[in-house]
Amino acid sequence: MASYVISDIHGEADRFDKMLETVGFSENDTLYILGDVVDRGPAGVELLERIRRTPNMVMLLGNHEYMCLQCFDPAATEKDHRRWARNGNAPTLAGLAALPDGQREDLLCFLKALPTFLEVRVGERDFYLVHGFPGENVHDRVWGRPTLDTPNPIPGRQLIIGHTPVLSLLVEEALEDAYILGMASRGERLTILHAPGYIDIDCGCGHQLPVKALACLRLDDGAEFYV
Ligand SMILES: [Mn+2]
Repeated sequence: MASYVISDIHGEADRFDKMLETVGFSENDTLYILGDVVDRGPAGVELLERIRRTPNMVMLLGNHEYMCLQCFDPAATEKDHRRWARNGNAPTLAGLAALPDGQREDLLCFLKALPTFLEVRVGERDFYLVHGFPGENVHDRVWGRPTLDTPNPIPGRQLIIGHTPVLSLLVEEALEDAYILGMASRGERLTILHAPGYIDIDCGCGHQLPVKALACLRLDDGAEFYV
């Protein structure tokens, strides 16, 4: 009966399956998924369908699902469509188009109903889970990003986030390529970042990045898993 957290799968169903296998995920466990299941990688819609039908997988809204909902809203603007397209929506659009109409509607309803943060207690510890960062409204919670030293705004709860690739917190953008090369040459991969105010578990899954990983944190004991 363990609780696991992952985030930012971005259509990489192979890594997702390998992670479930790695942790030995069973129907007695709970998996919290901090959003951004879709876009970039090929199998986001297929993953959403599986998550939707699995009662012990609990998903939060990410900014990519938020962009998807905006674009399926009749009030969507050209700007909304352009932004989602810039963010790798092609496999998601194709996946949604391949669904029967009713099933697509059900999936969009599922996304609309997703929470944007969750407070959970595991053992003696309280956690606050959110895709981007705690904020006043949905937009801020799915798009927000901390800096490395941003304090925890939720007193008494361990804050766990996705969305901001750990690489971007570790190194300035101009130095990223050299940093990645160095890591790759040492056979290293990105790992979960334990900042003073939060834990960031987005290790770059879905990006074109030789040192990326899908990370998973077990809340019961802090064990970390990577595939
Ligand atoms: Mn995101």
